[in-house]
Amino acid sequence: MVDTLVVVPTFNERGSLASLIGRLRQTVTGADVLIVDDSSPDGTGELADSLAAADSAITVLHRPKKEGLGRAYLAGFQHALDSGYRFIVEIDADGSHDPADLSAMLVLAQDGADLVLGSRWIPGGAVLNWPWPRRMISRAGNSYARKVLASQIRDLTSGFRVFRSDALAAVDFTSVASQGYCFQIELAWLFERAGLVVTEHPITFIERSVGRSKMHAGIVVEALARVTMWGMFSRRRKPSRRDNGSADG
Ligand SMILES: Nc1nc2c(ncn2[C@@H]2O[C@H](COP(=O)(O)OP(=O)(O)O)[C@@H](O)[C@H]2O)c(=O)[nH]1
Ligand SMILES: [Mg+2]
Repeated sequence: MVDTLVVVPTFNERGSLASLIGRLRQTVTGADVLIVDDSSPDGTGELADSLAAADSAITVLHRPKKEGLGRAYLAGFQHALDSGYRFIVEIDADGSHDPADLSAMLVLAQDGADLVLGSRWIPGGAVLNWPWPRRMISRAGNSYARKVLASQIRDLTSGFRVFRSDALAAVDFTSVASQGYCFQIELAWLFERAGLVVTEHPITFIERSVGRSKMHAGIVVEALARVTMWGMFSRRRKPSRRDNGSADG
């Protein structure tokens, strides 16, 4: 019985998807794959269908319109839980995350971590080929969120993750409202506050060489606004919340 589902969100990833799926299927042989495509105008959905037709481990979830990374992942998680998978993986379609890192990350989840984060900002982690403004946004954004949310996690925005399904089902993940990449912060912080075990594993993130990033100013503004609001709200309501030491950041 296959117990792992790798969820791959796509929007206009026609140039990258086949190569990522090929690497994934070679390195993580015992996992199924769910591609969640938001009706990409470049034909990524059709390409995903042809990959699925050739490989019974691959399924495609077509969504009618682009609603952001968060919404795509929530739909993928629901599918994974409904289908009974024990582990759920998040990975980008553009090749920035190396599927070869997954075996170590899955072992950490099998050994009891509720959430394993592929982390760029811990010793051993790295980012290659990012221009300095992008590096600065990630570093400053992570430091700000960490401080404001009193989080122990070093890479709150990482999009390379393994979840234990029972932990995901135990937190109310459907309450996660962020649409863009802030979704990653909100979900990790939800795990941390619930006292679940969050472990960071060092990864090297390599910026895409094909296609374009979907990052835009609105995504940064959403994250800044939400993190600031959560920080103010949680500080007023639960002043000693951070003393449970749930994450090993
Ligand atoms: N389904 C879906 N996938 C998305 C959306 N926005 C981004 N993605 C996917 O999320 C992953 C990360 O996006 P990317 O643009 O590479 O972000 P970056 O690495 O932070 O620059 C890629 O696989 C994208 O195709 C969206 O609105 N819907
Ligand atoms: Mg990318």
